[in-house]
Amino acid sequence: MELTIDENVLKAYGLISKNIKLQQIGSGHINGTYLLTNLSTSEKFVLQYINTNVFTNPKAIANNIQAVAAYLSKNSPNYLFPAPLLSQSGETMAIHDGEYWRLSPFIADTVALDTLNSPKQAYEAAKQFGKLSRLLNNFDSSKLEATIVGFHDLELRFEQFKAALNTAQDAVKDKAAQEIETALSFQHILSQYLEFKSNADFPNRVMHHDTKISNVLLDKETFVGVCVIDLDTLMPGKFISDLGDMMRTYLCEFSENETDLSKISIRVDYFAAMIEGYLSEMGDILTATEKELILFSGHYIIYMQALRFLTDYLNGSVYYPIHYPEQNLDRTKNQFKLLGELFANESVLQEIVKANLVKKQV
Ligand code: GN1
Ligand code: MG
Repeated sequence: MELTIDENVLKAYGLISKNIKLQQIGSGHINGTYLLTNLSTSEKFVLQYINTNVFTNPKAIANNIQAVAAYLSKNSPNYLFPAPLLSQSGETMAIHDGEYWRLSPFIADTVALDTLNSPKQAYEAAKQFGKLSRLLNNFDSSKLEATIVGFHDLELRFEQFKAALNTAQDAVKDKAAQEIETALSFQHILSQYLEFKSNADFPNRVMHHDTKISNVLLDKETFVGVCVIDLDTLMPGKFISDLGDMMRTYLCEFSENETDLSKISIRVDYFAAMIEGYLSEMGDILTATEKELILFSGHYIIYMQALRFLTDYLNGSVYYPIHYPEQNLDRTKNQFKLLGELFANESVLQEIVKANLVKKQV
């Protein structure tokens, strides 16, 4: 992609375009992320363009990150939290022609992986996300704003799916008939979510909400976790959001874009490592109700992601970028296969959860 970054955006951070080099990095669907090298000093930064079609209130993102950064620097001064840098005029973003940009520190000697290839990486990543939750356990999450309203509200996602069913063209609905039926057959996950949603023992916490492996930086030599990145959806939520998205994205060797469904299966050793890493931080903090919902977190997130892909397919693929017309339908099939695999392995996975909870107590 050709980059056209306005001079004024760079100027806001004291940079001049002829002295910088830009390379596109990251694989997210939503924002544009670039590695920026200042050629005169060799300093590196991460420059990011915020997609305001998705994040309609960039100020809320900036406020949330600043509030959490202030809390962490006071209470956990040694914790590495890569908040965006302030511009020369002290702003958290550079706003130009209605475009929002921000510059963040580049963390040297780390890697962001696109796929996991060892259980240890699952352990390290889960530990990093668990650590962020633990350090923010006493932070009042109601001080943060939702950066996307209803982002992980399964009830809303189900409503959006039903609305899409009402407006989709018959030909599109016909193609998705099997997946629509599957979506309806898993409605018990929604009922379970609604049953717990307002339970006092199921608190709101500060959640990251996008815990895929590429959002954790690992030491490039040892692969030990260094910090988490991509803080756009740092906002109030339930613990099932973070743990669930780790299950969705760490347990299968292949991503949501894999179309050969015979390849979609659960790596039990990765699950065990992930649970161990997460509970090494959150084991003493989760409530009794939360502990019961550990495996449910995977059901909840995978089901929600399948609904979101299916809804987007029915709506004509207006949200998730696609490379071919049926891609969101294929992603839906992939996620339903994954969900089925999680249920099929339920008893062995529950044993692992139980064993890790017991280990935590002794
Ligand atoms: C989007 O852009 P990326 O990959 O970080 C989406 C997530 C989905 C994910 C599925 C703001 O995340 O919720 O889980 O795609 N983010 C937003 O690949 O919608
Ligand atoms: Mg993201």
